Amino acid sequence: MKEKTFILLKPDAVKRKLIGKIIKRFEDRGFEIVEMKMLTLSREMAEEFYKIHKGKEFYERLIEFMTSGRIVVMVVEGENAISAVRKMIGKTNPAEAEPGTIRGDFALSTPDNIIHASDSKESVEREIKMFFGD
Ligand code: FUP
Repeated sequence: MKEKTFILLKPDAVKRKLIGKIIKRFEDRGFEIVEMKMLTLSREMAEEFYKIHKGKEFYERLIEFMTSGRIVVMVVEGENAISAVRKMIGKTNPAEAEPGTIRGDFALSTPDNIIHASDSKESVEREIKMFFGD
């Protein structure tokens, strides 16, 4: 089933000049990029984006990190995009992410784990709306 998902390249991906390499993986896989832009998150947007983590011990560091530089947001489309992209990015903790996944190949720690991708239909809808409107 063809569907859309939302991907965010975090400030470490931009600072380390990995944007091209990461986007290439999605294109090589067969996904089509249908929306894309670069921006810097305000504190308000970062807090809204990660509101489910508010109060957790890592929350403040996460917000600081997410607002520390430019990010790239995009919408990609393809067969089973949501679960296929989640598999490509790898586990949240890069120390446990398999080699061959994006986090497993480019990251070692949190919160600087390179990339975010939506994990459900509901989060796709919410996250696309936040960055690209209706
Ligand atoms: P994911 O969907 O894989 O990005 O994972 P989560 O929504 O659970 O976590 C969101 C972000 O919070 C992670 F990408 C990095 C940060 N985080 C930490 O810094 N420490 C943790 O223990 C868990 C998450």
